[in-house]
Amino acid sequence: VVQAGAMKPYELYYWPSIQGRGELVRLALEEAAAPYVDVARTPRGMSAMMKLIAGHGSGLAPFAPPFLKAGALVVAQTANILLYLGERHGLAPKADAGRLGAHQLQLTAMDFVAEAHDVHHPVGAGLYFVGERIPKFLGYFEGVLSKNGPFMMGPRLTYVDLTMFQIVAGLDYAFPRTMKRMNRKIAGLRALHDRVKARPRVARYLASERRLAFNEHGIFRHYPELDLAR
Ligand SMILES: N[C@@H](CCC(=O)N[C@@H](CS)C(=O)NCC(=O)O)C(=O)O
Repeated sequence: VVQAGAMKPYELYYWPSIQGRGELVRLALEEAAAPYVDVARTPRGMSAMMKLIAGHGSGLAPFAPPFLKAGALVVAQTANILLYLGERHGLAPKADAGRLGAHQLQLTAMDFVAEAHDVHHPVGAGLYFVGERIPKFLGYFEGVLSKNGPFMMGPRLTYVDLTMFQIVAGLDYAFPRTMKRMNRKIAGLRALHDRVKARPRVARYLASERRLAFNEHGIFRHYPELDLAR
């Protein structure tokens, strides 16, 4: 546990006028009596936040607030921030089973928060996903890859690359016209997808009966009417 008086204040970055997901981090910081600055609520704080999101030069710039700066470290994703703070401030069990158990509950709580958020945006969700969210997320991942390459986390394959393969493959299946249009903007992800697909173990798996075909019951479903027009 870090002594409150002895440390440089954390910097919390979150939208200044809502509780939102940032509140889950504020609650942990407050309970830990950890000194912190709520940066976006200070003068010029918003532009500092937007600069970190734009992430010039960083292969791990946050996709979205909240994120926490602790010295040189920038940690994003609410559950990830809490994993970090929990460990440092005695707000989580120490042994693997409990530590990962708390993280598991937190990730589930974050899924639930996302669903609560979706209640406000039920109209035109398909169009919004194709027109705004696919370009924003893939653009973000493409940026990470171009900075960190050849793999998402640098020189070696990690599970993140396997997930990127599946996301590109799934989007190709579900939104072929959108993905065709995105092709030039995601050249790096496309190449990563192809390299992962060609890895001997992955290729063998994909060719086997162990690999289920995409279908209309999974995450990625092909509904042509939700895809961009031809
Ligand atoms: N899974 C992320 C979600 C982050 C997120 O969606 N943040 C919102 C505010 S609560 C945001 O600003 N999103 C911008 C965007 O998704 O484009 C987390 O738990 O931190």
